Amino acid sequence: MTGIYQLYQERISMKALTQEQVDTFWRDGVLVVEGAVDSVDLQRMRDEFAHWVEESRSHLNDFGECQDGRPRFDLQPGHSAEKPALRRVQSPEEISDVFADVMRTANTVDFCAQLVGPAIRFHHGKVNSKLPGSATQIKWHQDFPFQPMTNDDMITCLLFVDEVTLENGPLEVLPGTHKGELHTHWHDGVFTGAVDESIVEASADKIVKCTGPAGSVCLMHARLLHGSAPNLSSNPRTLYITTYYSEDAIELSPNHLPSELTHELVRGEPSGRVRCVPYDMELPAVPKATSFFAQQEGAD
Ligand SMILES: O=C(O)CCC(=O)C(=O)O
Repeated sequence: MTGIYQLYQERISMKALTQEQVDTFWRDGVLVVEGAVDSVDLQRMRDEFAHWVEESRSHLNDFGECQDGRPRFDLQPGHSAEKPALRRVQSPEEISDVFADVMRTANTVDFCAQLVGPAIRFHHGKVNSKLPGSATQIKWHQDFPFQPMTNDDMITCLLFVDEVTLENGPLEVLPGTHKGELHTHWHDGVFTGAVDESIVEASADKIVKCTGPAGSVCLMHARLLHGSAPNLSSNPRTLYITTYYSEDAIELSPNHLPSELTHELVRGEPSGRVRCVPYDMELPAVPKATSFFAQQEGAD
Protein backbone atom coordinates (compact mmCIF):
# COMPACT_ATOMS: atom_id res chain seq x y z
CA MET A 1 0.00 0.00 0.00
CA THR A 2 2.79 2.40 0.96
CA GLY A 3 4.57 1.65 -2.33
CA ILE A 4 1.54 2.58 -4.40
CA TYR A 5 1.00 5.77 -2.38
CA GLN A 6 4.63 6.83 -2.97
CA LEU A 7 4.36 6.14 -6.68
CA TYR A 8 1.20 8.24 -6.81
CA GLN A 9 2.94 11.11 -5.01
CA GLU A 10 5.83 10.92 -7.47
CA ARG A 11 3.50 11.13 -10.43
CA ILE A 12 1.75 14.14 -8.95
CA SER A 13 4.95 15.97 -8.07
CA MET A 14 6.48 15.30 -11.52
CA LYS A 15 3.58 17.14 -13.11
CA ALA A 16 3.44 20.07 -10.71
CA LEU A 17 5.57 23.20 -10.68
CA THR A 18 7.04 24.27 -7.34
CA GLN A 19 5.84 27.56 -5.84
CA GLU A 20 9.24 29.03 -6.74
CA GLN A 21 8.75 28.04 -10.40
CA VAL A 22 5.24 29.49 -10.40
CA ASP A 23 6.57 32.77 -8.93
CA THR A 24 9.40 32.87 -11.49
CA PHE A 25 6.93 32.39 -14.34
CA TRP A 26 4.73 35.28 -13.20
CA ARG A 27 7.75 37.52 -12.48
CA ASP A 28 9.67 36.87 -15.73
CA GLY A 29 6.92 35.63 -18.06
CA VAL A 30 9.14 32.66 -18.93
CA LEU A 31 10.28 29.41 -17.30
CA VAL A 32 12.23 26.42 -18.64
CA VAL A 33 11.30 23.08 -17.03
CA GLU A 34 13.09 19.82 -17.74
CA GLY A 35 11.34 16.48 -18.24
CA ALA A 36 8.13 17.68 -19.87
CA VAL A 37 7.92 14.50 -21.98
CA ASP A 38 9.62 11.12 -21.68
CA SER A 39 12.27 9.67 -23.98
CA VAL A 40 9.79 7.41 -25.77
CA ASP A 41 7.57 10.31 -26.86
CA LEU A 42 10.64 12.34 -27.77
CA GLN A 43 11.91 9.61 -30.08
CA ARG A 44 8.46 9.19 -31.63
CA MET A 45 8.30 12.93 -32.40
CA ARG A 46 11.82 12.85 -33.88
CA ASP A 47 10.93 9.87 -36.08
CA GLU A 48 7.74 11.55 -37.29
CA PHE A 49 9.57 14.78 -38.06
CA ALA A 50 12.42 12.94 -39.84
CA HIS A 51 9.79 11.32 -42.05
CA TRP A 52 8.35 14.77 -42.94
CA VAL A 53 11.83 16.08 -43.75
CA GLU A 54 12.34 13.14 -46.13
CA GLU A 55 8.96 13.88 -47.74
CA SER A 56 9.92 17.55 -48.16
CA ARG A 57 12.84 16.58 -50.41
CA SER A 58 10.41 15.86 -53.25
CA HIS A 59 8.81 19.33 -53.04
CA LEU A 60 10.05 22.65 -54.35
CA ASN A 61 7.26 24.70 -52.77
CA ASP A 62 5.21 24.63 -49.58
CA PHE A 63 2.91 21.61 -49.64
CA GLY A 64 0.06 19.78 -47.89
CA GLU A 65 -3.13 21.46 -46.77
CA CYS A 66 -4.46 22.77 -43.46
CA GLN A 67 -8.10 23.21 -42.48
CA ASP A 68 -8.21 26.77 -43.90
CA GLY A 69 -6.65 25.74 -47.24
CA ARG A 70 -3.15 27.10 -46.56
CA PRO A 71 -0.20 24.69 -46.94
CA ARG A 72 0.76 22.59 -43.92
CA PHE A 73 4.49 22.24 -44.67
CA ASP A 74 6.45 25.50 -44.84
CA LEU A 75 9.82 25.50 -46.66
CA GLN A 76 12.58 28.05 -46.08
CA PRO A 77 13.57 29.87 -49.32
CA GLY A 78 16.64 28.00 -50.61
CA HIS A 79 15.16 24.57 -49.70
CA SER A 80 16.27 21.75 -52.02
CA ALA A 81 16.21 17.96 -52.16
CA GLU A 82 19.91 17.89 -51.26
CA LYS A 83 19.65 20.45 -48.47
CA PRO A 84 16.11 20.32 -47.06
CA ALA A 85 14.95 23.34 -45.07
CA LEU A 86 11.53 22.37 -43.73
CA ARG A 87 10.99 25.16 -41.21
CA ARG A 88 7.44 24.54 -40.02
CA VAL A 89 4.74 21.88 -39.88
CA GLN A 90 1.39 23.47 -39.04
CA SER A 91 -1.13 21.68 -36.80
CA PRO A 92 0.89 18.42 -36.69
CA GLU A 93 -1.71 17.04 -34.23
CA GLU A 94 -4.17 16.75 -37.13
CA ILE A 95 -1.97 14.34 -39.07
CA SER A 96 -0.03 12.57 -36.33
CA ASP A 97 -1.30 10.60 -33.33
CA VAL A 98 2.11 11.06 -31.74
CA PHE A 99 1.78 14.86 -31.70
CA ALA A 100 -1.93 14.74 -30.76
CA ASP A 101 -1.04 12.54 -27.81
CA VAL A 102 1.78 14.82 -26.63
CA MET A 103 -0.45 17.88 -27.05
CA ARG A 104 -2.99 16.28 -24.67
CA THR A 105 -0.82 14.36 -22.20
CA ALA A 106 2.62 16.02 -21.81
CA ASN A 107 3.44 17.39 -18.36
CA THR A 108 3.35 20.76 -20.12
CA VAL A 109 -0.45 20.62 -20.09
CA ASP A 110 -0.52 20.17 -16.32
CA PHE A 111 1.92 23.04 -15.86
CA CYS A 112 -0.36 25.32 -17.90
CA ALA A 113 -3.44 24.16 -15.98
CA GLN A 114 -1.59 25.06 -12.77
CA LEU A 115 -0.66 28.51 -14.10
CA VAL A 116 -3.81 29.67 -15.92
CA GLY A 117 -6.38 26.93 -15.19
CA PRO A 118 -7.58 24.73 -13.72
CA ALA A 119 -9.57 24.51 -16.95
CA ILE A 120 -7.61 25.18 -20.16
CA ARG A 121 -8.16 24.85 -23.90
CA PHE A 122 -5.83 24.25 -26.84
CA HIS A 123 -5.36 27.20 -29.20
CA HIS A 124 -2.98 25.93 -31.92
CA GLY A 125 0.15 23.86 -32.49
CA LYS A 126 3.14 23.76 -34.85
CA VAL A 127 6.61 22.32 -35.21
CA ASN A 128 9.28 24.95 -35.78
CA SER A 129 12.53 23.57 -37.13
CA LYS A 130 15.94 25.03 -37.78
CA LEU A 131 17.83 22.41 -39.72
CA PRO A 132 21.62 22.81 -39.79
CA GLY A 133 22.64 25.17 -42.59
CA SER A 134 19.16 26.70 -42.96
CA ALA A 135 18.78 30.43 -42.47
CA THR A 136 15.55 30.20 -40.48
CA GLN A 137 15.20 32.95 -37.91
CA ILE A 138 12.31 34.59 -36.07
CA LYS A 139 11.99 38.33 -35.74
CA TRP A 140 11.09 39.73 -32.34
CA HIS A 141 7.39 39.73 -31.57
CA GLN A 142 4.72 39.05 -28.95
CA ASP A 143 2.24 36.21 -29.56
CA PHE A 144 -0.84 37.86 -28.07
CA PRO A 145 -1.20 40.47 -30.88
CA PHE A 146 -1.57 37.51 -33.31
CA GLN A 147 -4.40 36.00 -31.24
CA PRO A 148 -6.45 38.51 -29.22
CA MET A 149 -8.66 36.96 -26.54
CA THR A 150 -10.99 38.44 -23.92
CA ASN A 151 -8.26 37.82 -21.33
CA ASP A 152 -4.54 37.19 -21.65
CA ASP A 153 -4.13 34.05 -19.54
CA MET A 154 -2.43 32.32 -22.42
CA ILE A 155 0.83 30.36 -22.54
CA THR A 156 3.01 29.37 -25.48
CA CYS A 157 4.85 26.12 -24.72
CA LEU A 158 8.02 25.43 -26.67
CA LEU A 159 8.92 21.77 -26.21
CA PHE A 160 12.55 20.93 -26.99
CA VAL A 161 12.45 17.91 -29.31
CA ASP A 162 16.24 18.31 -29.66
CA GLU A 163 18.69 19.70 -27.16
CA VAL A 164 18.68 23.50 -27.44
CA THR A 165 22.10 25.10 -27.11
CA LEU A 166 23.51 28.61 -27.46
CA GLU A 167 24.65 27.68 -30.98
CA ASN A 168 21.56 26.12 -32.56
CA GLY A 169 19.26 29.15 -32.52
CA PRO A 170 17.66 29.11 -29.05
CA LEU A 171 14.57 31.12 -28.19
CA GLU A 172 15.62 34.58 -26.96
CA VAL A 173 13.37 36.49 -24.56
CA LEU A 174 13.14 39.78 -22.71
CA PRO A 175 12.01 38.75 -19.20
CA GLY A 176 9.30 40.87 -17.61
CA THR A 177 7.97 42.33 -20.86
CA HIS A 178 4.71 40.36 -20.44
CA LYS A 179 3.78 43.04 -17.88
CA GLY A 180 4.48 45.86 -20.30
CA GLU A 181 3.07 47.36 -23.45
CA LEU A 182 1.38 45.43 -26.25
CA HIS A 183 3.49 46.69 -29.15
CA THR A 184 2.31 47.34 -32.68
CA HIS A 185 3.09 44.61 -35.22
CA TRP A 186 1.84 46.86 -38.05
CA HIS A 187 4.29 48.97 -40.06
CA ASP A 188 3.33 51.23 -42.98
CA GLY A 189 -0.13 49.68 -43.08
CA VAL A 190 1.17 46.10 -43.21
CA PHE A 191 0.94 43.48 -40.44
CA THR A 192 4.59 42.41 -40.36
CA GLY A 193 4.30 40.10 -37.34
CA ALA A 194 7.31 41.81 -35.77
CA VAL A 195 7.94 44.74 -33.44
CA ASP A 196 10.09 47.71 -34.37
CA GLU A 197 13.77 46.78 -33.97
CA SER A 198 14.43 49.82 -31.77
CA ILE A 199 12.28 48.27 -29.00
CA VAL A 200 14.63 45.30 -28.65
CA GLU A 201 17.80 47.30 -29.26
CA ALA A 202 16.95 49.49 -26.26
CA SER A 203 16.99 46.42 -23.97
CA ALA A 204 19.61 44.28 -25.75
CA ASP A 205 21.61 43.79 -22.54
CA LYS A 206 18.61 42.10 -20.87
CA ILE A 207 18.08 39.38 -23.49
CA VAL A 208 18.08 35.82 -22.11
CA LYS A 209 18.61 32.69 -24.26
CA CYS A 210 16.51 29.67 -23.31
CA THR A 211 18.55 26.47 -23.54
CA GLY A 212 18.12 22.98 -22.12
CA PRO A 213 18.18 19.25 -22.75
CA ALA A 214 15.74 17.57 -25.12
CA GLY A 215 12.44 16.97 -23.35
CA SER A 216 12.47 20.37 -21.61
CA VAL A 217 9.70 22.87 -22.15
CA CYS A 218 9.93 26.64 -22.21
CA LEU A 219 6.68 28.08 -20.85
CA MET A 220 6.23 31.60 -22.16
CA HIS A 221 3.49 34.11 -21.40
CA ALA A 222 1.79 35.13 -24.67
CA ARG A 223 2.63 38.82 -24.10
CA LEU A 224 6.40 38.21 -23.71
CA LEU A 225 8.76 39.73 -26.30
CA HIS A 226 10.79 37.01 -28.03
CA GLY A 227 12.65 36.05 -31.20
CA SER A 228 15.42 33.71 -32.32
CA ALA A 229 18.52 33.68 -34.52
CA PRO A 230 19.62 31.12 -37.17
CA ASN A 231 21.10 27.76 -36.23
CA LEU A 232 24.89 28.08 -36.52
CA SER A 233 25.65 24.52 -35.43
CA SER A 234 25.62 21.14 -37.14
CA ASN A 235 22.75 19.90 -34.94
CA PRO A 236 19.04 20.35 -35.63
CA ARG A 237 16.82 22.50 -33.41
CA THR A 238 13.27 21.20 -33.48
CA LEU A 239 10.56 22.62 -31.23
CA TYR A 240 6.99 21.40 -30.82
CA ILE A 241 5.05 24.56 -29.95
CA THR A 242 1.57 24.41 -28.42
CA THR A 243 -0.52 27.25 -27.05
CA TYR A 244 -3.09 26.83 -24.27
CA TYR A 245 -5.41 29.39 -22.72
CA SER A 246 -7.71 29.78 -19.78
CA GLU A 247 -11.10 28.19 -20.48
CA ASP A 248 -12.93 31.44 -19.70
CA ALA A 249 -11.23 33.36 -22.54
CA ILE A 250 -12.91 33.71 -25.93
CA GLU A 251 -11.21 34.55 -29.21
CA LEU A 252 -11.75 38.05 -30.60
CA SER A 253 -10.40 37.48 -34.12
CA PRO A 254 -10.06 34.51 -36.50
CA ASN A 255 -7.58 31.86 -35.33
CA HIS A 256 -4.44 32.12 -37.49
CA LEU A 257 -3.94 28.36 -37.40
CA PRO A 258 -7.34 26.70 -37.07
CA SER A 259 -7.44 22.92 -36.77
CA GLU A 260 -9.92 20.25 -35.77
CA LEU A 261 -8.43 20.37 -32.26
CA THR A 262 -8.75 24.15 -31.80
CA HIS A 263 -10.57 25.02 -28.54
CA GLU A 264 -10.38 21.44 -27.26
CA LEU A 265 -10.75 21.40 -23.46
CA VAL A 266 -7.57 19.61 -22.37
CA ARG A 267 -7.94 20.00 -18.59
CA GLY A 268 -10.83 20.84 -16.25
CA GLU A 269 -14.52 21.48 -16.85
CA PRO A 270 -16.32 24.17 -18.89
CA SER A 271 -17.40 27.09 -16.69
CA GLY A 272 -20.01 28.59 -18.99
CA ARG A 273 -18.45 31.99 -18.22
CA VAL A 274 -16.36 34.56 -20.07
CA ARG A 275 -13.75 36.74 -18.34
CA CYS A 276 -12.71 40.05 -19.87
CA VAL A 277 -9.73 42.23 -18.99
CA PRO A 278 -9.08 45.74 -20.30
CA TYR A 279 -6.41 46.26 -22.97
CA ASP A 280 -6.14 48.09 -26.24
CA MET A 281 -4.38 46.88 -29.37
CA GLU A 282 -4.71 46.58 -33.14
CA LEU A 283 -6.35 43.52 -34.64
CA PRO A 284 -3.93 41.18 -36.47
CA ALA A 285 -4.05 40.01 -40.09
CA VAL A 286 -4.20 36.26 -40.76
CA PRO A 287 -1.35 35.28 -43.13
CA LYS A 288 -2.41 34.84 -46.77
CA ALA A 289 0.66 32.72 -47.45
CA THR A 290 1.61 29.59 -45.51
CA SER A 291 2.51 31.07 -42.14
CA PHE A 292 3.79 34.12 -40.26
CA PHE A 293 7.26 33.50 -41.71
CA ALA A 294 5.98 35.08 -44.94
CA GLN A 295 4.52 38.01 -42.98
CA GLN A 296 7.86 38.57 -41.25
CA GLU A 297 9.70 38.39 -44.59
CA GLY A 298 7.31 40.94 -46.12
CA ALA A 299 6.16 38.36 -48.69
CA ASP A 300 2.53 38.03 -47.59
O1 LIG B 1 11.05 28.90 -33.16
C1 LIG B 1 11.35 29.83 -32.39
O2 LIG B 1 12.51 30.03 -32.04
C2 LIG B 1 10.33 30.80 -31.88
C3 LIG B 1 8.95 30.49 -32.33
C4 LIG B 1 8.02 31.64 -32.36
O3 LIG B 1 8.21 32.65 -31.76
C5 LIG B 1 6.80 31.51 -33.15
O4 LIG B 1 6.68 30.59 -33.97
O5 LIG B 1 5.90 32.38 -32.96
